[in-house]
Amino acid sequence: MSKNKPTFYSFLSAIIFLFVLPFGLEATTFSNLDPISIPASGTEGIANPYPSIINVSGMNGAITDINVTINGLSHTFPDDIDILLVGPGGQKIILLSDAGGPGDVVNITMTFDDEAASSPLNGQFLVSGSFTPSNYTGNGGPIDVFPAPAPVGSYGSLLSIFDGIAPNGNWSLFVFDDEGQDVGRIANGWSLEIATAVAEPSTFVLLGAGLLGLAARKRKDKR
Ligand SMILES: [Ca+2]
Ligand SMILES: [Ca+2]
Ligand SMILES: [Ca+2]
Ligand SMILES: [Ca+2]
Repeated sequence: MSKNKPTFYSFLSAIIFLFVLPFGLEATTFSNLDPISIPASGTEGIANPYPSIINVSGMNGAITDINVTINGLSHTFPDDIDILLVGPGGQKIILLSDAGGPGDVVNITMTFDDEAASSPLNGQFLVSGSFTPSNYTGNGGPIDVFPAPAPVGSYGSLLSIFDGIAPNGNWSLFVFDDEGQDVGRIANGWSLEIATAVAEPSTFVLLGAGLLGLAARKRKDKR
């Protein structure tokens, strides 16, 4: 009996290997580094560009996780900023709205990630780091309005709204400054970190063959 063990374990490891393979993860970061002015002109209104677009192409499988980074955000009253992300399938979520306070922020980098440990604070300074998407209530009330061509609400609150969709296509970032006086910019654009799971049917065939081989081996051992 003991001399069969290595064979059994080698079958087992082959099966584990085959289980890992078919769900290979791809993770790729796409960026649009062009600056975004907040707002486009004056002190209130849509940003320029509106939207800022990232075209995602060449990815396989469906999204399992997506994180978004805003690179180099400055604003003299960050509470003015509302940011909406729209995916290629039309899913839409508010990444950041009416957060922070009156304190200036200079060149911070914020990553939005459902799995982050904290949300950006309201009424206090915004800082660099990873945060959950967060939508606070501003002076204009609980409903944030993004002018066309942004889609009308309602808007989601978690990036997991994109899970399960194909990532290829245009992703649009609509930035809006909802109050007069103060202005800002995103100096280095934004990035999308996209992970997908790729199922490979041919590997399932190999897995089936491995299982049949194991069953045959076990029958042989019993004799
Ligand atoms: Ca995440
Ligand atoms: Ca809001
Ligand atoms: Ca708002
Ligand atoms: Ca403003």
